[in-house]
Amino acid sequence: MIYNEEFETLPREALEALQLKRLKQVVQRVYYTVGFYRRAFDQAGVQPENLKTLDDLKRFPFTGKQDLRENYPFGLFAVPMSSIVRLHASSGTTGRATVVGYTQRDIDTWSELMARCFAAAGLTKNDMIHNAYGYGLFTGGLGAHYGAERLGASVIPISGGNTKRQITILQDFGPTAICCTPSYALNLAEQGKAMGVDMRALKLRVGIFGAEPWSEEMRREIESALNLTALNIYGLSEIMGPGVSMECLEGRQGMHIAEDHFLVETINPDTGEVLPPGETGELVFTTITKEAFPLVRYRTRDISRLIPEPCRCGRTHHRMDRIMGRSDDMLIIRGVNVFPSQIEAVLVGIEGIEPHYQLIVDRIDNLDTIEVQVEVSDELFSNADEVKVLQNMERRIVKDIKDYLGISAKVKLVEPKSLQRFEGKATRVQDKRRI
Ligand code: DLL
Repeated sequence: MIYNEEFETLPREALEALQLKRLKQVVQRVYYTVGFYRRAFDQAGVQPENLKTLDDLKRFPFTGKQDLRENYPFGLFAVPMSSIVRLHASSGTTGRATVVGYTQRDIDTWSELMARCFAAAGLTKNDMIHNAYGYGLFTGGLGAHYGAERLGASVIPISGGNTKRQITILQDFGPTAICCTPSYALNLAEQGKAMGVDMRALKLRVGIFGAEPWSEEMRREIESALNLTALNIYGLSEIMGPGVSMECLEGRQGMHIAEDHFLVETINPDTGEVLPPGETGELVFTTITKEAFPLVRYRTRDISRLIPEPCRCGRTHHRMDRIMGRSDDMLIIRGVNVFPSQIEAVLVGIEGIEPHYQLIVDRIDNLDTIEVQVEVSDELFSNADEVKVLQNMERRIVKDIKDYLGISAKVKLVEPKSLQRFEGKATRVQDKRRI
C-alpha cells in the first residue's frame, strides 16, 4: 500500500518542480535566519538568488558534522526555542553529541514519513508493531512510535533491552511487525531459542531494521531465524531520524528516499565532486521542508549509490542502495581499504560460525594487524573435540578474508555466546592504533 499516493508517485517533472520551489525557500530562510549559513554562503561567494535550478545547488557549500559540533548545542536552529517542541541527540562515538530540534510541523512531517515506511512494509492499522528501537534521545524509538500511531497500528513501546521480557511479550501479545537494529534481531532470536521458544512460530510477519550497517547475508539469517520478511530502513538524526528512506515490500532492493522532503546527491568523498546517479559515493542530503533544523548539503559520510531506475511498486522516488560503509569508519589495513561490513559479509557466508564478531586493529612493529574474533556455532563447538576441526576453520576464514579483501587477518575462534551482545547499535571495531 502507498500511504501518500499523491506525493509518493509524483511524475519526475512535477517532483523536481516541487523540489526546486522548496529548495529556494530553504536556501533563503537559512541565509537570513542562521548566522552560520550566512557566513558560509558569503565565504563561498553564493547568494540565495544564485539558485535558479536544482543543479545550482552544487555551487553551495557543504555542511559537515564539525559545523554541528562547533555550533553545539542549538546554534544552527532556524526558529526560536519557543517554536521547538522536541529535542533529540545522537551520542556520537567521538566528540560532542549532535543536537537536533523539531517544530510541531516537523514532528507531523516525520510521523507521516514513518507512516509511509510502515505502509511500504505492507502494514496497516490492523497490525501490531513491537517497537524495540530505544526511546529517549535516540531518534529510533519515538520516530517509529509516532509513525506507527499515525498509521493507526497498535504500537508496543517496548524500547531496547530486557530481552527476556521482550520475548515473553512477543509470544503473549503476538505483534505482526518488529522494529529494531538488525543485530538486536539476531540477539532476540538467539536468546529466544535459548529459552526454548520457537521463534519461527511467532506471529511476526515483517521486520523493519536499520540504524546500523548490515548485509544481505544477515538479512537471510534474520529471516530464517524469525520467519519474517526483513526490510531495511535508513535515516540519521541530523536529517530527521528514521524514515529518510525505506525499502518497499514489492521491490526489496534499495530504499526509496522521501524526495519530496529531502534532496540527495552522491559525491566523491575526497574531492567533493558530485557523481552521476548510480555511482558509489558519499550521500549528501539537503532538507527542503524542515523548519527547526534545516541543513543544506549535509555530508553524511555514508557510502552508497542511487538507483534511479523505476521500481515495480509504483513509487517514483529514487532508491538508494544499502549503506556499504562510512567514509570515516573505513579501516586502512596495510594500505588496503576495508569496511567492517565486508568482513561481516565474508563471515556470515561460512557455515559453522555465528554472525557475532569483533575486529581488533593494532599496529605492531609498525605493521597494521587485524584480529577477527568470531564465535563458532554450538554444533561446531560441541563436535570440535578434535583441535584440527577448529584449526581448519580458522585457516578457511583467513583464506576467505585474504581472497575477498586482500588482507591478512589473524582469526581467533571463540566459544559460542562469549562476545559482547548489543541492545542498540553494535560497536564491533576496536582500533588500538596510535598514528
Ligand atoms: O540511526 C536513525 C535510525 C533509527 C535509522 C532507526 C533507522 C532506524 P543516528 O543515530 O543519527 O540515527 O545514526 C545515523 O546510522 O549515518 C548511518 O551511518 C547509520 N544507519 C542508519 N540506518 C542505517 C541502515 C539513526 N539502514 C547513522 N543501514 C547513519 C546502515 C545505517 N547504516
